[in-house]
Amino acid sequence: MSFETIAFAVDAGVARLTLNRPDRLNSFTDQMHAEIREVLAEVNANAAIRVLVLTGAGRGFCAGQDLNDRSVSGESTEAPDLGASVEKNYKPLVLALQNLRVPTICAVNGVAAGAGASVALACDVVIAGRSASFLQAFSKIGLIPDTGGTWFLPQRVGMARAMGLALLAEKLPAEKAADWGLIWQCVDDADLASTVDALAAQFAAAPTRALVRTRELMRASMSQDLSVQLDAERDAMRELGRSPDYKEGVAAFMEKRAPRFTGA
Ligand code: T3D
Repeated sequence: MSFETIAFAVDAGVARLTLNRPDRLNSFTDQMHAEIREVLAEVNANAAIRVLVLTGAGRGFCAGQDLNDRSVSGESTEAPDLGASVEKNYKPLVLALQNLRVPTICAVNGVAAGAGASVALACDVVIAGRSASFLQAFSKIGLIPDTGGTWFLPQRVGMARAMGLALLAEKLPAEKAADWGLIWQCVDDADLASTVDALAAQFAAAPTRALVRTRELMRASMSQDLSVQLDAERDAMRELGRSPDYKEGVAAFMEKRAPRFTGA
């Protein structure tokens, strides 16, 4: 697979997708969306992949939509149809990340703005370098936080903070984002790569199905009452109790050794 706007590599069960337009702070173009779709399809198809790491090249993570690229949503002489852009590119991207067959880690190496911030939040675990920041840039250009922003923000940080972030469009430093519960962790910039590598290796050796079912159940809990949630947990436990990884996990515990999970 060869790409112009992203880089993609797989090693030891870890797939790495790097947004690679550093001179434009890795902002999204129609082509970049198409290349990401190809990669996410490969992640779903390749059973050897056990975790996806998403990051950006250069000093930024992603500055959202490339405001120069209107190829998806109308000629430059007419008002673009941003709804068409969302429908074609951003909605499928968020849903693909949320429904990926493997857990996802976002390594936020710099500013994450607009849809770039939302895409980071669509990943299961978000780890940011201390110099990184999250910017709901939308209100500055007359838009709303899309790509799931209006869904992720209030759920993670509560309505007051979500509203402030969206309406004021001020940069939220990574450390505060972690304190507020927007992301999992903020680490020193020099430690970002090693921290993410260690977690990716951990996930690559983990019982993948259990991690993904956990993600699904956590998300479902946002819209279900306890009784329905308990039924969903029962069904997942029934499924996982029959999985080879559960058998291996219990055997490893009994034999006082490290488990060798296959993801099955
Ligand atoms: O299709 C649709 O439109 C629907 C979907 C929309 C979703 C969205 O994401 S809308 C929001 C779009 N994003 C933004 O509004 C953010 C715009 N960027 C910024 O506000 C700032 O660049 C940052 C706060 C992210 C970073 O600031 P700073 O000072 O660190 O960097 P910079 O100098 O502004 O940017 C560096 C270069 O990247 C610069 O180019 P230059 O001057 O060196 O030639 C800048 O123009 C370019 N760049 C940054 N963001 C974008 C961009 N070019 C195109 N599109 C961008 N979004």
